[in-house]
Amino acid sequence: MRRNAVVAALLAGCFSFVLATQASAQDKSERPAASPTPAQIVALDECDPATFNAAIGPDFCKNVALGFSTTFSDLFAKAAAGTPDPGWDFEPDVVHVKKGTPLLVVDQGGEPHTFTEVEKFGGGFIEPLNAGEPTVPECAGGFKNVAVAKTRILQGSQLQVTGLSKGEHHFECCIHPWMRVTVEVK
Ligand SMILES: [Cu+2]
Repeated sequence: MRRNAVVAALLAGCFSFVLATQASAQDKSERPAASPTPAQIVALDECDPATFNAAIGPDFCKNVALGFSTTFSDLFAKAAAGTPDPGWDFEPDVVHVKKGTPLLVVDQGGEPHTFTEVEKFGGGFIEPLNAGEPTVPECAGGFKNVAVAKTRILQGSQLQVTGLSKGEHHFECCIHPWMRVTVEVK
């Protein structure tokens, strides 16, 4: 009898602990967002390490190529033909966020990219990759331009963008200018 009472008390204790834990977990999810969860954007590419590193330098491309990679010369040939390689891509292409939500851009490709806000989409700073489109002013100067260098994302790293105003924003890669994202801030 007494033992049952002890067991019941222990069980009741556990139960209320579980309830309390659940309540605090719920609190967290319903609390007004002091620091909202960032909206994730991924940068992808399929650079071929052998040809990219031969052309640019060792360790430039660190892609885990599983038979789907694009050679350095093919990337330029496809861009020049106006059919840029779809393996070089930001995902998703369109992002809807509430004002105050940061963007978190992660480079899961094999080489560096930039995530640069532009007034209007257009060419980047490597003219042969632009398919005839002029370089947009925000990309001009390449990495010699500090404003561009600050938007660089190295392979395996991430960049956070905060403080976006309400309205439509355009971001592109200043190296591979067909990598584009439209962000709608409400
Ligand atoms: Cu890029």
